[in-house]
Parts: sequence; structure tokens; C-alpha cells
Amino acid sequence: MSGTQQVKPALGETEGDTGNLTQLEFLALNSEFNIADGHARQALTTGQNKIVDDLPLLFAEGEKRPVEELEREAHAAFFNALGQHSYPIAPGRVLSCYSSSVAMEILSRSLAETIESVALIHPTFDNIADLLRGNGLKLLPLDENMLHDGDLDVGLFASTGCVFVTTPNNPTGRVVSKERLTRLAEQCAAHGAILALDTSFRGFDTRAQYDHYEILQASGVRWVVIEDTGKLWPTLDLKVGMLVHSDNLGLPVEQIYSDILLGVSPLILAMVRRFSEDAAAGGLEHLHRFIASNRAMVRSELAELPGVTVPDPESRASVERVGIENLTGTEVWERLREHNVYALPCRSFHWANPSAGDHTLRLALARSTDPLTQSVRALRHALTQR
Ligand code: EGV
Repeated sequence: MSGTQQVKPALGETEGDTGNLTQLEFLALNSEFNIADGHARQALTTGQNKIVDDLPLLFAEGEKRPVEELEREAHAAFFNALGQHSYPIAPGRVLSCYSSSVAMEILSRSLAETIESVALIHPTFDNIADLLRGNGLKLLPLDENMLHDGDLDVGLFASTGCVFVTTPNNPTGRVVSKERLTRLAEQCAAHGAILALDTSFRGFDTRAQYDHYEILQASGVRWVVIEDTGKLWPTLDLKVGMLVHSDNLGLPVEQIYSDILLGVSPLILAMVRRFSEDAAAGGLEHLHRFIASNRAMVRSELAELPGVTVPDPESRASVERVGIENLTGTEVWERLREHNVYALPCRSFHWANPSAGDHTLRLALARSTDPLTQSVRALRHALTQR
């Protein structure tokens, strides 16, 4: 083993300022007050409960019907629920994966075949950076504010073959507007760069539900989009990540996909179809009201605490950052942990400059309101104790 390589700590040894975000999320998994990971853990709605009651029927359907049909229906229901009407329907263009991180690994390996470096949005969830770097790619931080302010500096394209953007971003919730996406796609097309999007949080924000595929397609850019059902519905991590790509991508994504999996379970595909139909028939609006009300509760519980700020006032994502002037996120994380409450210190989201995240904490909002309220009261207590 190389002496210079950074060794990740074993699970039980993870502390708030070491390891990656997911290792901190592991520690929270058995707590009643887990507001760390971004997965959906709230109670099922009445409509969703009906689908769970029908699981034996969906299993039978998965046994009987051709998987190709179930997959086509799941994709159609999902993309239509989220306004993505121009998604590609030709065979092989939407690759169903066990999770969006598996899609990300397939993309990273594919990029590494022909590209040396990727301009990656900063901050964002650290496993995106880790998967790209793990496949030997060099990373250039693309500051989120610069991305939203206007055109990218053309100098960037001299040193990068791919621009990777998370929208809505995790943890900030910032959304790339239709106008910005149009220009970004034009710029990438003009410079021959691949444009990659991770839209895993788009279901929470109608501002991210304009038809992205129409814009990508019209620009002529080589594009890839990672979609995810995993953040939206409390399905015990039964989910699908999708790697969607342009016909001119020129990367071996289908080959590498086949190295890793044959396909996802037809039971899960049938379930995704039903949850998507429920979302389109009012489930999404219900989810938006639920998250907005949890967000309002968090903000009002923490309002007027000295030095506590709301860094992302416009966010509609299912996560909320809290700015803390007088303590580090890691210190607050430690105080909360003593009460069995787990949030996420934000250092590692700033994958190129962790200290930029020193004074923020991320809370998960896709939780039942009761335990979330108790967790936020513990946070208020932790922030006021000497
Ligand atoms: C979030 C978990 C992985 C990831 C959580 C996440 N980590 N896949 N290594 O799904 O925001 O908490 O995205």
C-alpha cells in the first residue's frame, strides 16, 4: 500500500471531520433522529400505501410481462410526471441502474476512456467527485455562483472535456434556469465538451421541470443526464437511477453498463411506474407542500438564534442548509450526536475546498414531521448551549 494514499477510516471510527458524507450517513441509519441522508424516509401517503398493498400484484406482473414493456412504461410515467416529455425513447438511450451512484460510476468509467478532466460544480455531494477521481479523472471546481452568473469562461474549455452540473444542486437547491441551460449547452457544443447533468432532486422543484431534453437535443451538444427516483418516495431504497444519453455521445456507456449489470428488477420497474402515476395525479403537489411545511417549521424553530442563517432562502430541495457563525458544522454535529441526533456537517460538499463548508450543516427534510421537529429542537438547544 502506498504510504501517501489517504486511507479512509473504518466505519466505527468515522468522526465529523474525517471520511466522506456517506460514512457520516451510515452512523445515522439506526437513529430515530436521522436527519443526515437525503433519502426519503417520511410516512407513505394514502395513495402510496395503496401501491404498497398492491406489491403482490406488481410481483405477479413482473413475472408475467416482458421486462422491456415494464421498463418502457416506467420510463414514460417517470419522465412525463417530471415534465421531461422529449426524453429519448430509442432502445438503449435510457439505461436503468440500481441507483444514481451506479449510473455515475458507469459514466465516470466511460468518460475516463477519452477525457482527462472534468469541470464539476462546487459545492456538490462528495461521492460525485470521488467517483470521477476514483476513475482517474482530474477535477476543476466550477463555482456554483459563476455557473449561474453567466457564460462560462472560455478558457475553461481548453482544459476540460466535460462540464458536470447537479441541478437542483445538493445541498444548495439551486436550479439551472432554462436560459442558462440553453447557453451552457450552446457553449459546450461550440467547444466540443460533453455536458453532464445530475437531476436527482428535480422532482422537488417545478423550476427544474421544464423539458431539459428538448433543449439538450436542439443544441447539438453531446449530453448525458443522470435521473433518480431514489430521493422522492419512501420506498425503502427500492429505486431506479437512469443514465440517459445523446445519440452522438461517443462514450462506451452501453458497453460499461453491460459490464456492471443486466438490468433492474421488473418488480421495481412496475413500482416506479405506479409511484410516477401517483406523483402525476397530485402526489407531486402533495410532496411539495409537505417539504415546504417541514422547511417552514425548521426555519421558524431556528429563527432569531444569534449567528444562525438561512444560506439557501430559495431552495425547494428536500434538504436544508443552516449557517452557523459561532460554531463549526462538525462541532454542532458532535453536540447533536450526544443526543442521538444526526445531521450532516457540510465540509465535504466543498470537495475542492472543505473549509468553505466549515460553518454549515445540512438537515434532511424528507422525514415525518414529528421526529424532524424533535431533532430541530435538539439542534436549537445545541446552538444555544455554551
Ligand atoms: C444525500 C448516499 C452514496 C447518497 C446520499 C445523498 N451515498 N450513494 N454513496 O445517496 O444527499 O444524502 O445523495
